Order: sequence, then structure tokens, then C-alpha cells
Amino acid sequence: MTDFTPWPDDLAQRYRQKGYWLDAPLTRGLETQARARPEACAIRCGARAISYGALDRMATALARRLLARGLRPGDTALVQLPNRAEFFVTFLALLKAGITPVNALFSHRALELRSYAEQLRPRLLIAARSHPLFHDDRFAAELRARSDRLALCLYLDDPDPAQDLAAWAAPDGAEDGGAEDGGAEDAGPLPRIDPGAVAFFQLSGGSTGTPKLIPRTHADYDYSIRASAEICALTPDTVFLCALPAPHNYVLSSPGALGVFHAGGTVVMAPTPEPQLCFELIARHRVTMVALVPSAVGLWLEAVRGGLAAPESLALLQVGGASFAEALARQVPELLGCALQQVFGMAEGLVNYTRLDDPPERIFTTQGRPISPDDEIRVRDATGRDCAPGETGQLWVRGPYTFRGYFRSPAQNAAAFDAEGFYHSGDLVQRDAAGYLRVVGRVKDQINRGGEKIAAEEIEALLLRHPEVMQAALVSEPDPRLGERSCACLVLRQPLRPVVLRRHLIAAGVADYKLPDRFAFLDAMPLTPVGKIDKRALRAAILPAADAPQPTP
Ligand code: AMP
Ligand code: DBH
Repeated sequence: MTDFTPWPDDLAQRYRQKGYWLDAPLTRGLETQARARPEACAIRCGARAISYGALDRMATALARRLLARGLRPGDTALVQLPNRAEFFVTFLALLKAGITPVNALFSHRALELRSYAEQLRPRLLIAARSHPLFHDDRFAAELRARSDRLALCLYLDDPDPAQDLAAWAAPDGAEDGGAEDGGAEDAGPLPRIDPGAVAFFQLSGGSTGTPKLIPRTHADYDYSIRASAEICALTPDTVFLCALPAPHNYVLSSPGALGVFHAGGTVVMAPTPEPQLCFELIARHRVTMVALVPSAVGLWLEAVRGGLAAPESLALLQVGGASFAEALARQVPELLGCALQQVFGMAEGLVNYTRLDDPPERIFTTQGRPISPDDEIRVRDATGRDCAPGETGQLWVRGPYTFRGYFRSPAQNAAAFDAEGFYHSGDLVQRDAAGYLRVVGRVKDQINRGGEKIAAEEIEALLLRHPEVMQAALVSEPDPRLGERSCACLVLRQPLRPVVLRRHLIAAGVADYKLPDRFAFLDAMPLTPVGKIDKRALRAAILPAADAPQPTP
């Protein structure tokens, strides 16, 4: 899988010279730990404790069996797994085999998976029998029809060892493997990985009709992880709670589970960020660090106020993914008894952190500064002029781990990058004299629902497919728990009940978090002078009703 937009030679050379990009694959961190400290615990998942040695052996066994089965470096894979150790076994195995995956979120449904399959034409599907789409083989058959290349489907928790993921990842001698074509050891050496090649595709929250794929190379991703682990002072004693969806860029790489593997610490898998459950896991495994979105921090604070004992071992709580109210930030050390770190990142690359030794005011009131001295940040007004410190403007960035183009999306790329390769994130920020950023809004047409991003255009296009919908606009409205929720504003040909529209969207196969929280019906849309739907006016027009009780459909 070579077709991605590379960095220009001069920058690539600089990133290598400065030691950001190493001549090593993304599995470097894990493999180093597996050699140095094979018995140390890498992952706790339910009752299982998986050592670095075991994790590496499982990933290697799976990689070898996939290659023995005829998969080739450069092939692509569609992966959808829940927060279980097998997510990491699979991801590391595919990296070792040179197979390029996209790791879909477990909340994704047919619409998202179809889109990924159409874009990547994967030869391999790895999914979970517990996911509604994979209870039986019908959806896999549909994907096969969409990707004529799809040659192999493996499932987490399949009763048949021939397609059971765990059997495929069982090291030789450990279990009767499903690899009917012989032991993993017979398959020969693993391929040499080019660190400049695409390691996997990260998911974009997007602002267009189709979900976009972000190619991330071994070298660029590894750098962001290594540097993040250092900023967050991870050590072999770090015990990290993985309570957000494991494929998400934040919990995977900022410094996330991969940062913990780099440092030789332990990742504890949690199915959800629900406080009761997480507090129990924290107490049981002496968890020291967690990455959460603001809505989850809100729940944790409420739980403690409601009488749940604050977790004792927790030393650092990261918050990111969406705007975190300053008033809540101030409560974190007080109520949860741990340090706070704000993280402002994006799957496209750039990640900012408040530093552990920053003064509290800075931690409470900013979203941090970039990882790298070579992250080039521009804050520009709408005309492209550079803003003065403190002034609000649009964020543009390029650097050693910020991508240079979405996968096969020339039109999108033309709009998202300037001539010098700076990426336009669509965020409105202020940068202070010390280089710290504050996120104050956005210009992209996206709703940030508690950290889950919804591209308005994607949902509008689906709503417009309903024969009675004349005009559709998805806008955000304030939500006390999520920060923002979505409201679908519609002009209809004839009255419809919200439930009909919800069913229409569910039938289209869209993930639940993208379903509008509310529907508002209008006689006409407010328009801008050029005749586009005026979302600002729309938001103002529907706002008074926002807190009124929703009639049950
Ligand atoms: P994605 O492109 O889906 O990876 O989402 C990245 C976007 O999430 C950023 O461009 C911001 O809009 C938003 N975001 C991430 N972290 C923060 C944060 N700490 N505060 C405000 N917005 C954030
Ligand atoms: O929201 C994000 O995408 C995000 C937030 C924090 C991210 O990608 C990251 C850190 O790396």
C-alpha cells in the first residue's frame, strides 16, 4: 500500500536527521520490551495477564499464519474489535506482516464499514462475533461482494477454530491452532518493514459525506508515541487504563497504549469509561493513569461527589477530544486527587499537551502546546493573515507526524492543505506567547458529541435520501453532559414523526452516535446572502426549544 502523499524530501531528511524518524517499524517498542523484559505484564484484560513475551509471540504467530495463508505485505485489512487484548495482538500482527489495517470503532455500523471496505478493498476482515453485524455471515458476504479481494475472515470468539482469531494467534504448542496449513513457525521469516511506508489508516472525524482515511507511516506514528511517552513521563511502573475505544488516536497514541508498550508499562482494558467499573479496575490493578473525554470526566466527578471513593493510585488524568470547561478542570485535582493534563490532538497528526510541570493555571486554562519543536503552527484569520498572539484564528499545521493527504481524496486534499503542505484542522484557536493553544471553536461543519465527531454533511445526505425530506441541516446545540449534541433541522414535504426518520437512518446503517439527538421541523431554512443554509441563524432559531422536553416519538 504505497499510494499516500509523502513528505517532501527536504522535510523528510530533516525529520530523520533530527532523530524523529527512526529506521525502525512501529512494532519497535513492543519488540524491545519483549526482548528486555519478556515476563513483565503488558496487558490486563478481564482475568488475563499477558506478558510482553506472550504478546509478541501471539502477534508473531498470527502474522506468520496470515502470510502462510497467502496474505502479502501491502495487502489491506478491515478490523473491528472491542476493547480486548486481541485488538493489540491483531494490530501488532498486521504491522509485523506488513498488512495495512483500518481499525474501525466498535460503534461503527454497516455504513461506515462499507465505506472503509470500498475505499481499501481489504483482503482480510477481522471482526467480533459479539458485534451485531457479525452474529452471522451475511454482512461479511456483503463486504465480500464489495471487495472482490476479500479472501479471509477471522472472528473474535468464533466457535470454529478455523476462523477463531485466538486460535490463529495461539503460539505454536500452546493450543491447537486453526492454522490448518501448518504451524506458524513453518512460514519463514517476517517481511522487512519499510519505516517510511504506511503502517495503518487512522480514522478522521471528518466534515464531508464519506468517512476519510488517514495514512500513518511507521516512522511518523512511532515518533509521536515516543515523544508523547516522554512528555507524560511513562515508565515500566505506569499502569494505564484504556477506557476509550482502543483504535481512537488519543488512547492509542497520546501516549496511549502504544506509548505504554514503548515504556514497558501495563495497559488495563476497560469496556467503557463508566466510573463504578473503572474505579474497581483502578483499585484492583493499581492504575496510575487514564485518558478520558470531558463527558467521562464529568461522570467521574459526579460519582465522587455522589460518595464513590476517589481512586487512590491514580496519579494522572488526561482529558481531551473535546472542549473541557475550566470550572470542571479545577475540580479534578481536588475531587479525584490526581494531576490533570489537557490533550488537544487529531488523528491527522498534531497533538498538544499541557506539561506535567506547567503551573496549574496553564493546565486549567489551555489545551497545551505541540509535541515537537518541529511542529510548525500557523494561526491565520479567514484571509490568510497571521494572527497576533492571543488573537483568535484558524489552526494550520505541518510537522514530523502530521499527515500530508487523505487516502485517495484529491478534492478533499486540495481544500485541506495549503501550497506549503500545511493542514487546515478547522479548529479556531488562540496561541499565547509561550506557544500554548486554546481551542475556542471551529469552522469545520462537524459536531463534537462528547469527543465523538459527526460530519454534518454525512447525516444530511442520508436524511435527504428520505422522499419526504426537502432540506436538511445538522447543527449542534449545547448539552450539559456531552458538551454538544446534534439537532437535525428539516423542511419536509409532509409531516413525519421523528421515529420514522430515526428508523430511516438506522436502516441506512449509520453508527448510533451519529443519530440526531433531536429533530426540529421548519417551514423554511434561514439562508445566507448567497443562498446557502445559514447554520448560525438556524442554531439561534432552534435554541430556545433546546431545553424543552422532547416529545417521545
Ligand atoms: P479527529 O479529526 O476525529 O481526530 O478529531 C480531532 C478534533 O477533535 C480536533 O480537530 C478538535 O476539533 C477536537 N479536539 C480534540 N481535542 C480537543 C480538546 N482538548 N479541546 C477541544 N477540541 C478538541
Ligand atoms: O480528538 C482527537 O482526535 C484526539 C484527542 C486527543 C486525538 O486524536 C489525540 C489526542 O491524539
